[in-house]
Amino acid sequence: MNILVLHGPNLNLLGAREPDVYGGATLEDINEMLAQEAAARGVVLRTFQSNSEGDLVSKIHEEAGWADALIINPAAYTHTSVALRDALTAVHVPAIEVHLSNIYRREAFRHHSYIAPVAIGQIAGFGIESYRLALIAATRIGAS
Ligand code: DHK
Repeated sequence: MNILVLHGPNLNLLGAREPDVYGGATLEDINEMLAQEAAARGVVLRTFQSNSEGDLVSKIHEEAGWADALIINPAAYTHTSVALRDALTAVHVPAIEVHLSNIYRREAFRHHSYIAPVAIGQIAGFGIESYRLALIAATRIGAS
């Protein structure tokens, strides 16, 4: 199974960025944890981070033929991006939306996700564990 993990804007700053909200793990820590989890499950993983909406859209297009499932933390684009939502709809690759923080306990503008209606499901609020749970969920898509 091939899984593409997409990290949206400002997630390259994890570790230093609002650690009280996002935790102390860096993006490298998250990718390393995912790589270990993937290897243990025989899953092939690719990860990509961008601060640009267009680059994330293009990556979804490029990897649609390769990826069996997508894990995406759209970060701020969660709440703004019709383009990312349309890209996910266009490629028909099952997607899991991930957030480190519980977006529903935060500002009202974070309560709406453009991505959730086109995702299989959403995992939010468990810090780095959100990603681990998403990887497990991705490997189970189609199993139930
Ligand atoms: C990350 C961000 O950068 C925010 O813009 C989202 C998300 C929440 C997270 O919790 O991973 O609102």
